[in-house]
Amino acid sequence: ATAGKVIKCKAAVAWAPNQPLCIEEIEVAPPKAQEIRVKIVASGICRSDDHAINGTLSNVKFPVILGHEGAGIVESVGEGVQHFKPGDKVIPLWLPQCGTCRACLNPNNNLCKQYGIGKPIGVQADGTSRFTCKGKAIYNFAYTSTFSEYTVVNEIAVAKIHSDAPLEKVCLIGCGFGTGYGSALNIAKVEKGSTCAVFGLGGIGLSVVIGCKEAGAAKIIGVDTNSDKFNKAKKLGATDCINPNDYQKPVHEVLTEMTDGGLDYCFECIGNTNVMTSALMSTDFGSGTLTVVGVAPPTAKLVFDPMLIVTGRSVKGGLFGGWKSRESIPKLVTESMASTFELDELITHKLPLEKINEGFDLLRKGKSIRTVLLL
Ligand code: CND
Ligand code: ZN
Repeated sequence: ATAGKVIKCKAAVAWAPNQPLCIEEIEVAPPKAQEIRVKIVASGICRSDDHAINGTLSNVKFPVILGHEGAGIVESVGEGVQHFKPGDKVIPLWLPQCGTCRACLNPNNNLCKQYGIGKPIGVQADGTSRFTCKGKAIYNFAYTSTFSEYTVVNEIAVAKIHSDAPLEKVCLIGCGFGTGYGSALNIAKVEKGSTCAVFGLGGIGLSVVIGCKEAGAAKIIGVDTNSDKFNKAKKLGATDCINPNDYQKPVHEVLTEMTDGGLDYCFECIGNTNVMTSALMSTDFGSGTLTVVGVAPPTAKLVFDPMLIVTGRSVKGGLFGGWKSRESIPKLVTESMASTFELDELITHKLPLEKINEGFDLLRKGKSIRTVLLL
């Protein structure tokens, strides 16, 4: 009954950087050609949303509706959309998969050329927004804007998932879980029997831990300055946890001693360039790999002694765990339903959309892993 009409609904609007989000009534226009309007049912809060608020992510236009880790149900589809229909369960994708560009055709590249870099920011493919509030156009974030009861996404940025999928859990696959788990399996390609260290035990880092365990790592060391994160990390597969503040010597020396000369795989899941360097120094001299997952501020520079890599170490990174989004996310959802991995453990809080600022406070104070907003 709503197809083709403007929908009035609630959304959390960020009117300007560094301010609390405001719950507003907004208007969501019907989807245009190749677009899909989705009723969002659940959305996690990821540190990248906070980065968007505080300027660490620089390519964000305000006013904006944030949120990129959601799941929902198709409400209506625009002209020419073939593979989706109202009622389908979906995960909106902040990293699209058009399926035809050079990256999509390359098995080792998941950064679809339709991804934001160099494109107009915060709007649909035709350059306009589907959101308005108080007569003003509101930008989208990461093409997903899941902090809204309804959002409009391009069909190349939506994964159709299992019709029985529990949306309030599988939403995490849309960013945190998918990113961390894939960083271990697809980017680092952790091997059975290897040693791993994960720096930063938030939603991303803990999902890396789950991936390392899945890959059969012999040792998984969690590193965090907040020791409150250790219980959960151990529950999910960390064999040891260390707090750098508990030691006099630099953490790379501690880790090198713990692993007979350095780790096979280190992951930086914070976005701190000093930690990236010490994670690199913690890897094995001749063959260790650092995988950078955390997003650092726009002016940050990673500077290190090139001897660190001349000897054989590598530095890698990747977005969204290296997954080719549209084809991989439905498979991960189905796997999660067979309890291959414990998504539940990542969810520490559930809140209504109205309490979104409380959810951000929990994240900033280090009290939550993932807060899932129920819309
Ligand atoms: P969250 O804030 O939940 O976790 C970060 C963790 O790091 C916390 O447990 C902190 O206590 C810990 N920490 C902070 N400083 C230090 C330090 N100096 N040494 C050790 N531990 C520290 O964040 P999240 O897990 O949601 O996200 C982590 C990063 O990943 C963040 O930068 C986010 O923007 C980025 C990210 C990347 C991608 C991708 O595709 N590459 C996707 N989503 C998010
Ligand atoms: Zn994210």
